Amino acid sequence: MKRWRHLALVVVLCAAGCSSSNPTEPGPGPGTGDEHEPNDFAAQPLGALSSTDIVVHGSTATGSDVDLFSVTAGAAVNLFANLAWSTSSFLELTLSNQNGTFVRNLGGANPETCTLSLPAGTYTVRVGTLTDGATNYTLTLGQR
Ligand SMILES: [Ca+2]
Repeated sequence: MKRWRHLALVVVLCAAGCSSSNPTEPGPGPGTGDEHEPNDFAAQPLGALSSTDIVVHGSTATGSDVDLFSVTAGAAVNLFANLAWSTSSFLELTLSNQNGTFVRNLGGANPETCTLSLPAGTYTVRVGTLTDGATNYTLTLGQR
């Protein structure tokens, strides 16, 4: 159900004038794949955490680009997050819970890695950049 609400929001945003070249494309769905714009306001759903890591290849296009992803933990979990990139840019990784409360905010090191003991729920992972330039990154999410 939640997924459809996200999709409805994306459709509404696109109808309101977002600049995606293919606004009706619903995205690649759960699992391993590519980051899919628009994801600056509505998180791209990556599905449920499992024993297989979710690996996303994405890019921060400019200093104002933000990439949001959501993952679901069906039970209490040790959530592992890793953000790696290959340039001298300064990327940041933020995790928040479904209430919008920051759980963790990382910045500086490359790769940025954390493992957090969290209750069941849906978590939003935000990838941002403090460098005004395109940077490719790899985001890995899993349970440990
Ligand atoms: Ca984005």
